[in-house]
Amino acid sequence: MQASPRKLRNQCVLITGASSGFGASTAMAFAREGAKLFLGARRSSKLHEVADLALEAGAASVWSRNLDVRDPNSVETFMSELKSQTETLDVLINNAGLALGLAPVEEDEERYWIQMMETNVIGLMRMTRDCIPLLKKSSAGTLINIGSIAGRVAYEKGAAYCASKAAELQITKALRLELNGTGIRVSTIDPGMAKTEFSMVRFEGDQQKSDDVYRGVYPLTAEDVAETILWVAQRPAHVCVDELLLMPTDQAAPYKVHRRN
Ligand code: NDP
Ligand code: 8X3
Repeated sequence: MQASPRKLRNQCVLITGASSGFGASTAMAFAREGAKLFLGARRSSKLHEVADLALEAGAASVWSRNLDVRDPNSVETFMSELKSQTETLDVLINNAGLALGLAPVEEDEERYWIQMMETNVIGLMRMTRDCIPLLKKSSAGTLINIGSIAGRVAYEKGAAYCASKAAELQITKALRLELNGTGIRVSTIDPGMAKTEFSMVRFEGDQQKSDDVYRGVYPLTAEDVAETILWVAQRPAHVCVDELLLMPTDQAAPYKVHRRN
C-alpha cells in the first residue's frame, strides 16, 4: 500500500536564515501547509516582515527571534526561548549561510574565510547539536541542511566557500549515520545558481558584480528551492532523501553556464 505524503499542519518547523532568499520562501511554503513556524536570522526587521506574511499565508503560528548562528550566546538565548514555546521540533532547516568574496587564495581575505566557516560549518553544527534532542521527540523528525553544488565541485576563487559546503556535505553524511535508528531523517539539498541576496552579500552590495553572475542566465528562484525543501519534508516518514542536487537547466557545473546575449 502506498504511504501518503506527510502532513505538515501544526508541525513545528525551525528555519535558520529566514529573513531572505531560500529561508524566507521556505517559511512561506511551510506556512501555506499550516505549520507552526520558528524563524531566526540577524536582521530582525526583515524577519518580522517574513513572519507577518507567513501568518497571512496560513501558518498555524509564527515565532521569530534574532539569531546569529556564529555567536554561541545568541544560539543559547534563541534555543532557551524556543524551548519555552515547544518541547518538540518536527523539522529543522539549517539554511543560514553565505559566501564572501571571489578571489584566488593567494589574494583572498582571511576574515572572509573565518566568517564563512563559522556560519556555514560551525553555526550549522551548533544549531544541529542543540536541536537533536527536540527532533528526537518528534514522531518523524526531519533535518534538512542546505548545501551547494560548490560542496561537490570546486571552482577557482571560491576555495573557502566550496570547502565550507563540502564540510556541510560530510557533516550531513555523518549525522545520517549517527541518527540511524532514531527515526530522524537527514537530508542535504544542494542547489546551483539561484537569484537571492546571495551575490549582493558575496560582493558586499556591488550591484554590477551581482548582476553579472546572473547575466543572460535563467537561474533557480528561491521558490524553486523552497518547493524542493517542502517536497523532501513531505515524503512519508519511511522515506529519506539523503542527497538532492538541484541545478538551473542553464548551469551544468559551476563555470559551465549557458548565457544568452
Ligand atoms: P540570502 O543571502 O538571501 O539568505 C541568507 C540567509 O542567511 C539570510 O536570511 C541571512 O539572514 C542568513 N544568515 C547569514 N548569516 C547568518 C548568521 N550568522 N546567523 C543567522 N542567519 C544568518 O541567500 P540564499 O537564500 O541564497 O542562501 C541560503 C543558503 O543557501 C546559504 O546557506 C547559501 O550558502 C545556500 N546556497 C545559495 C545558493 C545561491 O546561489 N543563492 C546556491 C546554493 C546554496 P541575516 O542576514 O538577516 O542574518
Ligand atoms: C551558491 C552557488 O555556484 O555560486 O552556493 O557557489 S555557487
